[in-house]
Formats: sequence, C-alpha cells, structure tokens
Amino acid sequence: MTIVHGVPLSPFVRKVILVLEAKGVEYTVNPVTPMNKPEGFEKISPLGKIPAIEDDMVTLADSSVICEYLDQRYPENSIYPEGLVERTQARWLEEYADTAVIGVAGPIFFERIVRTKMMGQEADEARVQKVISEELPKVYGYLNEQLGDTGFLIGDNLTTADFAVGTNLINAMYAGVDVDATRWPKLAAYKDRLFATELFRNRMAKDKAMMGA
Ligand SMILES: N[C@@H](CCC(=O)N[C@@H](CS)C(=O)NCC(=O)O)C(=O)O
Repeated sequence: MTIVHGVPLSPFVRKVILVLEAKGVEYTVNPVTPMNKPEGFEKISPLGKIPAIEDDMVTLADSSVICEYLDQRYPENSIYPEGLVERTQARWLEEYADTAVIGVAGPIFFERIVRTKMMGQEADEARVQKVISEELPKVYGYLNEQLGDTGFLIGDNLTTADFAVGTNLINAMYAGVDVDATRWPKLAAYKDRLFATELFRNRMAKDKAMMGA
C-alpha cells in the first residue's frame, strides 16, 4: 500500500492524492504537516517538505516527481497527453501552478485558514488584499489565456496541469477567493467544469469532512 506523507489540504499533497485516486491506487495518509514533522523525516523527504510517498519500490519526495513515477508505474488513465507539444505544455502548466498559482493561493490560504483555524492567530488581511489586487490578476489572467471554451487545460482529458492548477483553485476558494467570471470568464467556466468532475467533487467532499464543514 502506498503511504502518502502530508496533509491533503496542502496543494502539493492534494495533487498527488488526486493522481492516486484518478488511477485507483490504494493509499494511506500519514498526516505530516510542515509544523509537526516527525524526527528523521528528512530520510523520507530530504528537503523536509510534504508530500513524500513510500511504497514497495520507492521512497520519493516532490509532487511532480511523485506524479511522474505514479504515471509510469500505473499507466492507465495517463496524466500526460500523448503528443510531444501537448505533453510539454502540460508539464509547463504544472510548473506554472507549482510556482505562480501557489504563489497567490498559498498566502491567501495560509492567512485565512492555516493562521486563523489552525494556529489560533489573526489573519494578516492586508497581506491577503495585496496578493488579491496586485499578484492574482496576472496569474489568473495568464491561466484564462491558456483556456478554450470546452475541455480542460490541455484537451478533453484531465492532465497533470489540471491537478496542479485545480488543487490551488480549491484552496483559494476555501479561503473565500473564487474566480471572478467577469474578469476571467474562461478560467471561471473551466473551474466549474473541473470541480464538477467526480474526482474533484469526491476530493472536496473529503476535505470538507476533514475541516468539519
Ligand atoms: N516542490 C515541492 C514543494 C512542496 C512544498 O513546498 N510543500 C510545503 C507545504 S504546501 C512544505 O512542505 N513546506 C514546508 C517547508 O518548506 O519546510 C513539491 O512539489 O512537492
């Protein structure tokens, strides 16, 4: 059985869990957070970050590396498109999500959810507003430009790009920041299509149960 070290509310951990669930791979979660790393965690995750996984073949860290391993080990429902250009574009958008989309969703989620609900502190709302007004428009604008009127980020099947972008859109939404359909109509419609898939619906239901919502 695959062990996922990390909490599913972390966007990187959720990305890996979505891939496991898309492929029907059984897993258990060891709920390590950045604040409660067990001693010796660096042996599993040398950079000390979540997620990391362990199974009968590997101990691996980094969500993108883990997703690539999972896809090669469990090739059914591949998370990478077939064509070279499409595949490369999916990997690029995954990287964009893991750097830029987390760069806006991360601080918003941290301030409004982690800091208030998990650390018992006040949110730095000025920081949130600055991210929303100065940084988010560029990122959501870029995503909006990548999208068509149907399907997902690359074609009609879910790819690694959708898992990486979607997991961040989920956290922004949990923190009260939805996609403004008047400014980014394609992104808003895409988010609705993505969140309506059985995979995303089930995952968000599990998040809600965990958050006691
Ligand atoms: N590139 C890594 C990033 C993972 C990451 O930054 N995880 C955060 C939690 S969302 C973390 O563990 N932060 C703790 C730390 O940096 O010490 C991945 O894709 O897995």
